Amino acid sequence: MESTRTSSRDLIRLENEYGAHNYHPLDVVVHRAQGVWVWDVDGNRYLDFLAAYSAVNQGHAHPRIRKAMIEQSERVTLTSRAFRNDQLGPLYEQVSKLTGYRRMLPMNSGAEAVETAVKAARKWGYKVKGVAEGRAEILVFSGNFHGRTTTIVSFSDDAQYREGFGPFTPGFRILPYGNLDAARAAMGPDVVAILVEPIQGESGIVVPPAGFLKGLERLCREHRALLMVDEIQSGLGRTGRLFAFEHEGVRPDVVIIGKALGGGFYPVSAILADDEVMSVFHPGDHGSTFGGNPLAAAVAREALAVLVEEKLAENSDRLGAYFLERLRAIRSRHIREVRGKGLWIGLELRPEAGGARRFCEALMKKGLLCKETHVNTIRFAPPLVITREELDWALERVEAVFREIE
Ligand code: IF1
Repeated sequence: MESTRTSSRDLIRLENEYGAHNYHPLDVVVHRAQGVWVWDVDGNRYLDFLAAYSAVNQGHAHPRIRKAMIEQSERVTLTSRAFRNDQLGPLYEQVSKLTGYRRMLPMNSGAEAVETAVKAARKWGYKVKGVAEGRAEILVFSGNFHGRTTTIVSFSDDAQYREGFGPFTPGFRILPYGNLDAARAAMGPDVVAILVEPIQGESGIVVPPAGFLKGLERLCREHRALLMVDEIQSGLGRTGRLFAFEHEGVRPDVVIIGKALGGGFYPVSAILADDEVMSVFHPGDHGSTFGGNPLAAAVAREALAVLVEEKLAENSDRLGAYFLERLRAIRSRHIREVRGKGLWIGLELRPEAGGARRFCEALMKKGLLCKETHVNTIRFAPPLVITREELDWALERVEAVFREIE
């Protein structure tokens, strides 16, 4: 099959010719990947420093997850939820024991899980809190990224995500991220939930002031609202803990997970909650053809087992601290700030640096795949299976790029 492998130029042309132009990827055409490494169609090797936005925390093609996927695919892949399957119950139990949440509701993409949380909060608001029909309000934050459905872009404050896609879903209020006073002022009887990223990814690995999440939790308790944390990108080991909210010692009412839950093999997402919230869902209220299918469940079971047994959160914690320190030691007039938690680090350039894109392209030429976010931030987020030696290999290249781009 490989004997007439098409050149990357031709493959890029095909994408440009026949695909929707809703992305602007780096021009590396990946052909295969293993662990932290990917190879392009021309045989060049790169270290993956994006990890599919944390969807491959366990590394590419993890042998254990691949085995689980292949074995499950040889038995049964899809039943629909009209019938039961023998993988879903064990997944529920495993997730509950791992996280301490009583129940799980599985979906596929992250956006669907966020939609699920929004529906849960609204229904909880009407049925449990007693909010008048149609009045439920959910508080969100400036710079948020929770997905791209029409409802979710309704509460984005990024013009590009919204422009041309209205009319929008009402019932959301955007507050300044990190500002507890603004959140306190916005609380009221119709507020059913606060939806928040513990660290904002798309916004540029923005770490809020210490105590922010804790303060939001307190406000939610005082005003009887749900604290809903989007851990789709920040969760499952990325920041050095299973969940990023653990850094603040809070216990959210709803936890939204996705990405690495599928181990890089399969889209799997979910919300986690206890009975008070989850019991608002009755048969027929919500669901998805693929949510909780046996292939997804088998993959997620193994993806979580790998995360725990290989101590990937611990590795992220340890190597992340080391990496942050080494990055902060780089002397360059272009660097404005280096910030992050665990192996999730944003390097923000000064506005005069000419944008992060050219740095990402220079890094790519040296064998390091990174992606800019917004204009001026380079994000570093390798698979959590990375070793110290591999990280040093990457650091040499980052240092070289900042030496060369003076
Ligand atoms: C793309 C961004 C990252 C997320 C959080 C929900 C979702 C995401 C915190 C939705 C998705 C993605 C989507 C991906 C790029 C990526 C991204 F730049 F767009 F914002 F990672 F920073 N909550 N994040 O980060 O999950 O429905 O995509 O499964 O290409 O849009 P999804």
